[in-house]
This record gives sequence, structure tokens and C-alpha cells, in this order.
Amino acid sequence: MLTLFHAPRSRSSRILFLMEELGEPYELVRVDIRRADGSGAADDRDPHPDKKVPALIHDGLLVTESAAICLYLTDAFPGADLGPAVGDPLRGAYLTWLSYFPGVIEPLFTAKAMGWETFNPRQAAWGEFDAMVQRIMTALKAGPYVLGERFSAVDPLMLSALMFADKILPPDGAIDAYRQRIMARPAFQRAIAKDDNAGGMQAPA
Ligand SMILES: N[C@@H](CCC(=O)N[C@@H](CS)C(=O)NCC(=O)O)C(=O)O
Repeated sequence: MLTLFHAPRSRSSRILFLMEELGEPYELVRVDIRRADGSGAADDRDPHPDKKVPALIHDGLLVTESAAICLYLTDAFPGADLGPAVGDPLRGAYLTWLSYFPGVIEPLFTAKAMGWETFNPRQAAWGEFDAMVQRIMTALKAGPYVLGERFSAVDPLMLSALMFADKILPPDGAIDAYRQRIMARPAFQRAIAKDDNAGGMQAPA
């Protein structure tokens, strides 16, 4: 049994999208979280050690951290073909993007969006914002998905960052085309309907 602990318009929205792609039966438990605007509160029903979302329980086993949940699900359900398995030539690229996303993309996007200009990218070890954007653009222009011809669990993560790219990046046709391609997927549309969010999945709270 799979249970996803979810809060609308949050980082669990991308896992909700992945659950819909996975096609396995799951229970969706909506929980409250502390929001950046001061609203919300930690929810006792949330099994996450920090009372955050997403949190996934599979047959009693708890997994947190979005990238870990992606890897866990795609390894546990290889039949869904949402992540290259060990031995696949794309496994290395898959693991790299799964780690690069929370380790570099999210911190640099957040820093840019917040206007944090004073940190030294060498000390922070995130690298340069422009180099990170270039790396994403190279993948998107080759497309149609981050791993090339193959849709994977990296794409819901990437979409969640690119949803609000307009606030920090100049308009770009490749980003627009990628967003439209991913958002047109029936699983994304089902996830939006379950997200309790009239505006769709927007920037994380
Ligand atoms: N690195 C975590 C981040 C999870 C996270 O910070 N989620 C936010 C929602 S977008 C949250 O639950 N915040 C509540 C809090 O900080 O108490 C992941 O990607 O899963």
C-alpha cells in the first residue's frame, strides 16, 4: 500500500504528479504545513520527521525528500518505466539529475528568486547560476524530456522548478515548449484536479 502525504501548492505536488504517472493505487492524505507566509501549522498526521511534505509510506516504510521518493518509486515499480534501472545506459544521467536537482538547481533558483546576491558560489558549492541554466537548456533543447527521448521522474521535478522560471529567467521558447509538453500529460491534469488548487501547480510555498 502506498500513501502520499500532501499539501496543495507545495513540493508534494510534483510527487502527486509522479504518483499519477506511476499508475499504482495509492492513498492521498492531505496535511497542513507551515507556509512561508506564516500561515499553516505542523500537522500531527504527517509522518515526516520535520513535518514537511512530501512524505511517502510504502508497506510501512517511510521515505522523505522528493528526489529519494522519485528514486524509491521508480526502482520499486520498474514496470512503470519512469526511471532507468541499474544497467541501463541512462542510469548514470538519471541519478545525476535526481541529485543535481535538489543539490544545485533548487538552491540556485531559490537564491535568484529571493535576491540573495551576497553568497560566494564557490563556498556554497552550488556553482554559477548561469552555468546551471545552460545545463538545463542543453537538456531541454535536445529534449523532448530531460533524459532525451525518455520521460522519467526527473521531469516532474524539473517542471516544478520551471513553473516559476518566468520570474527569474528571460522568456525562452524551449522552456515554454517543455512546460506545455509536460503539463499536457494526462497524469499532470489528474494531479492538478487532486491538488485542491484552482490555479494549478504553481511555485512551491
Ligand atoms: N527537500 C525537501 C523539501 C521539503 C519541503 O521543504 N517542503 C515544504 C513545502 S514546499 C514544507 O513541507 N514546508 C513545511 C515546513 O517547512 O515546516 C523535498 O524536496 O522533499
